[in-house]
Amino acid sequence: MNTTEIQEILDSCSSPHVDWGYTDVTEAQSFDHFDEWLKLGKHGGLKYLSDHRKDLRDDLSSVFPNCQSALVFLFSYAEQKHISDDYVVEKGPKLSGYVTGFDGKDYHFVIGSYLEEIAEKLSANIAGLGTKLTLDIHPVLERDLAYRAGLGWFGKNSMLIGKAHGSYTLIGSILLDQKLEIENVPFEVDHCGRCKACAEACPTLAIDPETRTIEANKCISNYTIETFKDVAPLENHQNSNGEVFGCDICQEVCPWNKKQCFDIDPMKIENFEEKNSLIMEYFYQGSMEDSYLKFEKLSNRGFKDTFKFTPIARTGKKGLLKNFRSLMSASQ
Ligand code: B12
Repeated sequence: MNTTEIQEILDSCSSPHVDWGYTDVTEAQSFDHFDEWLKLGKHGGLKYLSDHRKDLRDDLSSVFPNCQSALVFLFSYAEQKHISDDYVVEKGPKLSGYVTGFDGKDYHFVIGSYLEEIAEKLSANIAGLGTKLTLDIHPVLERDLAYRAGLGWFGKNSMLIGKAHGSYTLIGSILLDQKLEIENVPFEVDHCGRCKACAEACPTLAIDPETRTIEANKCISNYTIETFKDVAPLENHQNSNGEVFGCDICQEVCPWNKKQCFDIDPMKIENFEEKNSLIMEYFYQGSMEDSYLKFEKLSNRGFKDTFKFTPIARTGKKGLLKNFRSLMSASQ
């Protein structure tokens, strides 16, 4: 199946991906880079990166035997991110852009179902095709995979950045057990140049622009999404802009993500407030303290039931309150 035929199948699907690419290079290009990063302990508490699953990231065939190629998709939340930022109350809580990027829903469900639809149509059109979806969960270096599919370069903040879509994108892929009649495109070259805006803006100095990696234990995103226990506040977290769930600071300053790069039209995102009503109610209606009190009033079960389909569910009530406290104690 060639590019035109694949494009026809994609056009018949409901997926809103902004770009896609193909690669038959199953081997990660930056595994050594990743390994070196682990050896230096830069992954901090993210043990799932360094345990028995580490070596599986070297080649796609480790997660999908007989993998021959992959189709890689970029899903953008750039517009929603820019709209969402306008609702942030001054000195109030701030959220990472992907939270409101997919109608307030957990992107794993949303993107996962688009990928499933595409995979089903591919299988219906290509005899004997086997597929496997990857989206965060499997031990795959997904930025590397997107790089191999020609969708961007590794920024100094380690984000996969594309010229047309910046880095407010999520990567979802379909691994295939056959090759398609599509030429590999050349890998994208670096377009960061001398810019180090991301590393300079990071309030916790988590970014090493030389190796284009981050130190996970210093990263606000890691602290606010992946660290659930009531640990001591992240050093310099108070210098943030009130990030209580995830962090986009290193992306906000990136020239490739500036508003003018995108054709922002709030009307294009229909019913933004309605779709994100929970986020509006709990995060965008008052001060940090107001928001904190709203969450404190919820029982653990109440929190789970209310936020179960949203990205916020990840931290649980306890983890989220820890993030608020970390910022509130710092501002006193
Ligand atoms: C663990 C993880 C995290 C950790 C660690 C992040 C990190 N930078 O390592 C934490 C919790 C901090 C995190 C945060 C975020 N994450 Co995250 N995360 C992951 C996960 C599960 C694994 C990443 C990983 O393996 N890290 C290890 C490092 C060493 O690898 P890497 O980040 O891929 O970096 C590569 C480049 O640095 C490259 N490289 C650098 N220089 C050079 C030079 C050359 C020549 C070459 C070849 C390669 C190269 O080599 C590295 C290894 O491949 C992936 C999903 C996946 N399965 O891949 C999502 C993923 C990377 N995260 C994603 C997102 C959206 C985020 C956040 C923006 C969320 C938020 N708003 O809070 C932040 C961004 C923070 C940041 N600046 O990275 C997206 C990134 C999409 C994109 N456009 O890049 C991914 C791909 C999820 C997805 N399916 O879309 N994340």
